[in-house]
Amino acid sequence: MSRAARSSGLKFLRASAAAALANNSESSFFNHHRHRFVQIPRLFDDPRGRRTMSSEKSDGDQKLQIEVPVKFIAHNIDTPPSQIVDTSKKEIIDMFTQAYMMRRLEIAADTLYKSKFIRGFCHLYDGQEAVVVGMEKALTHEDAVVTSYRDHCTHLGRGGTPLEVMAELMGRFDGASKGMGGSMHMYRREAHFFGGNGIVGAQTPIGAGLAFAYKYNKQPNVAVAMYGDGAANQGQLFEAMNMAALWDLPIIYVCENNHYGMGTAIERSAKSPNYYKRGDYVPGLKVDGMDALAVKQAFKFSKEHCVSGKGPIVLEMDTYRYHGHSMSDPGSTYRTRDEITGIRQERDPVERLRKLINDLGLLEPAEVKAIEKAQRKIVDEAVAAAKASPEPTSDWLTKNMHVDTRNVRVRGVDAYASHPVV
Ligand SMILES: Cc1ncc(C[n+]2csc(CCOP(=O)(O)OP(=O)(O)O)c2C)c(N)n1
Ligand SMILES: [Mg+2]
Repeated sequence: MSRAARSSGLKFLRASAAAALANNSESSFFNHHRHRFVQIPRLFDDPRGRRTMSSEKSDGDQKLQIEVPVKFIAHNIDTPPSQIVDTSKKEIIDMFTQAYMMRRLEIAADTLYKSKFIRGFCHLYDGQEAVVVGMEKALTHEDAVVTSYRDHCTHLGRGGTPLEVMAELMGRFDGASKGMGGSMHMYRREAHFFGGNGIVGAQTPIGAGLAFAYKYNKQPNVAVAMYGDGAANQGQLFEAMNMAALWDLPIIYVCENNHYGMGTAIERSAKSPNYYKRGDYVPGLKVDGMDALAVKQAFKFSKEHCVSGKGPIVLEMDTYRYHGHSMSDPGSTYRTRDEITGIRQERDPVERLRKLINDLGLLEPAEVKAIEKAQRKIVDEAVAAAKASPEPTSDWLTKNMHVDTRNVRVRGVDAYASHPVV
């Protein structure tokens, strides 16, 4: 790198893993969970000095470019997104902070469930945090999101508070749905988050409807419908995708492939577990869903694709859930402990962000510890406030169940009007 470039603060940070690229194959999960996240030295320190990039932002943030190690695999896409992701010091720290908080919140939910503060259904998201964290770095809250029952962290990603999640889990009035929905029913209308859905796959046609509204209103936004690998076998997904493709709807279908639907491994439930190809005529991308930066890049690419009028796209997020399917599943009868431990050691999304911060020297270790402490405090306070929150009163039981249709005319007729019999 030239002296001039160096003096103007140009920095190119390249965190790459040639080994991971070599290991990557489209079918094998275990090939790339072995990958090592190798940092190649900062180029201004690198005697080869091949590339220059970027500069200090006016707000003092440090612009960075990071090469993500696992290759995007494309289906029906001529030019897949670049492996080199534009980011910044602030963004990486922010992603780590959010992912760490999500992890703590899910661990707290596990404890509260076991001590019976939380009852009923409860599906935890730990292991999958990078999907939501990376996604939100490429979207705005004007874009719509709809997901499955595994929705606690999606709510946080949409700007919801830990108290809204915790109180909802405990059936308290400060919850996202006033304590009347529970774990599967987070909802945040003001951030265009259309919820948690308990019926497997139900969110996929809802997503098409949301995308239809954007297209109809000529709004330059995108709808995101997230579903699991199990849900990927649902008929309604194909019906919705067909319509979305016919009408070029701006929708990103996100298959969160955590490799199991309840206790069934993908190889046993899907003839083709290449979910990014399952849209057939719909373009698709396979993404390392444990790498928040890769996720952000894929969403940025997809949003541009959809908003430019090219229609839907499928993103397969290769990810993993650490907990069982729900709290009634210990999660250890259909997979080995070694498998879970291996993923934690090699691919954990929170640890990868921490490692990035450490390797690039973005923060001192004590500063990272301070972030963790602050996030733990936020979660602890949310738990205490949720416990102190009242249960909804009985007059809320029927609220939001029925719309008062008096004086609403359907096809010119008021359903409540009496008509003479002729
Ligand atoms: C229509 C329907 N069928 C079955 C169920 C029961 N069920 C709940 S979750 C689930 C597995 C879904 O797995 P996946 O789509 O991979 O999502 P994950 O739980 O892994 O996030 C099943 C069969 C349901 N809720 N709805
Ligand atoms: Mg699954």
